[in-house]
Amino acid sequence: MAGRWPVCADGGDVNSDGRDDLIGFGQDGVYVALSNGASFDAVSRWTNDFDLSHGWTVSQYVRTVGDVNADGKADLVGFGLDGVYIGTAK
Ligand SMILES: [Ca+2]
Ligand SMILES: [Ca+2]
Repeated sequence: MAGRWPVCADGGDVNSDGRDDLIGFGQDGVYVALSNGASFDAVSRWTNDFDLSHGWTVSQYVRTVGDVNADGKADLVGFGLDGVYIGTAK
């Protein structure tokens, strides 16, 4: 993996296949490892939002995962200084 290892991680089903995937909030983006039922596929970076370059530091801002639009796919939720930011899974 080219980027630094995620600094906090969460679980959620980002592709609505019924299996929880691993989501890591790294210093340079959000990384996802899809579950295939037996193990996890290779980690890939899904977005560079919610990273350090956008001001998201672990010590100050909580980032988590939840399905905010009820489409069955886990979305990214970040609690920023001026509001709550959402990144919906495609
Ligand atoms: Ca999944
Ligand atoms: Ca969703």
